Amino acid sequence: MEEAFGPALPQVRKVVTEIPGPKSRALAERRAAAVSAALGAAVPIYADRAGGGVVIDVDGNSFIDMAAGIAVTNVGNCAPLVAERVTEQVHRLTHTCFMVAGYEPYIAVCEKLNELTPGDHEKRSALFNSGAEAVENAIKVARAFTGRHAVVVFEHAYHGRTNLTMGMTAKNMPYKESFGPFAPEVYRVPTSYPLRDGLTGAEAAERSLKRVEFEVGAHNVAALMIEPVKGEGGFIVPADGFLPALQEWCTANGVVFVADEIQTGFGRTGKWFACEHEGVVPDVITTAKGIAGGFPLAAVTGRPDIMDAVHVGGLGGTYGGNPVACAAALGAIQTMQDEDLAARAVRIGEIIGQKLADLQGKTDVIAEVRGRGAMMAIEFTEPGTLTPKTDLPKAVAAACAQQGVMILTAGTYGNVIRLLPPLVIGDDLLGEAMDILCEAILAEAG
Ligand code: PLZ
Repeated sequence: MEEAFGPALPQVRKVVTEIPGPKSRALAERRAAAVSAALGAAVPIYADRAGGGVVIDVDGNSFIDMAAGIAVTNVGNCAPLVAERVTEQVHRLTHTCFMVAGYEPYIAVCEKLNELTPGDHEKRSALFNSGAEAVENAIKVARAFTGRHAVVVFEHAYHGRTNLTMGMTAKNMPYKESFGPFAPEVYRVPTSYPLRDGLTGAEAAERSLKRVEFEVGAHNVAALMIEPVKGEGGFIVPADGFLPALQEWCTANGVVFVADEIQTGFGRTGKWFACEHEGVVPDVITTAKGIAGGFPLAAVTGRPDIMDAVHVGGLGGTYGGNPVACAAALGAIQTMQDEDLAARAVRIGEIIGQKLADLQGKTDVIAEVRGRGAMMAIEFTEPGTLTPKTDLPKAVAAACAQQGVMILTAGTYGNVIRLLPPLVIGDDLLGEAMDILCEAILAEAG
């Protein structure tokens, strides 16, 4: 049989061995002897090839991909334009360090970001390697611009695993446990979580901002950072009006409003960026993940007065905005535009929503189905209560993996299943994955 790659891979679910198969088990043994045990794994298989809506493991099992590498391969693995631009670039120029000698693809990515991120105003961007690094740099910029120190973040937030971003992340296990002390001047306030607080957006914003005013002092705050839909925290969509109220308060108080769109960006929620659902225009926005179709690239984009407030040489890094990663980003962004993948995300959300609406009638452990576009989640609680059902999502994900469907969990309480398929997945494959997921939920819910 001729080997196929990328989107040419057969778009089918196929389980041909036990899961994990013999080759994956052999790799697990090598891993145990070579790789730090501190790294977890959502599924016990080892990937060999992927494209479209499938990931094929080393044993030849073909999984339906409902993870997209945690919202990264929105354009699919090995997307043709990404592969093409990367291949061309890798033969032309692989590295100079942008601070040693510049190159065009870096500037082209910044131009694209300035154009595509919310707001018609002039913007400037800087490129980095990872989401956490972008978050760190957004805070550096906001502090330099305001001359203030305090950073406001929210309950259920996830911003990364470096020291500052661990401190900004809400959940202890596994992210923070035993890794302190954390950076000072990070203040956490309640968020809007309609299922659990029953507040309107305006009420939730008032609660959060009063806390900031009394406990921090608005004039001490450099930046307020929020994910417009909380990602790792459980795909929590704030009540209408919450984000606009935060933004207004920031503007009134000279605080830099930073949207962390690292997980929500690049078509995932049905728009280029999730802030657009509420017409919110952030002062600064952090992006990564979906930006480059699987290559390590991240960015900070914002108003020129803010982005240019840092002294020359104040931002940088050896690899940030690597030419090959930039070429990948240009290929990925072109693909999202050509194929209108944001519209595709809306359709994916409809298919998922329909399947889950049917499921909700058949079990009493689902407290809420929520999300935007192709960023959907199910929160599980004990029937008739808000007590998190923490054991269920992991069991369901494991059952799905056995049947060739890759599913991720999430949530501060671990009681959420989240769905993040590549935006190029076909309707039939998506429907099949959802049927298997729904059956697994019914079986595990008992
Ligand atoms: N901000 C909103 O979602 C990364 C984390 C996976 P990096 N989320 C996936 C894990 O367990 O490490 C993320 C995010 C938001 C920041 C980040 C951090 O991005 O590229 O992982 O550093």
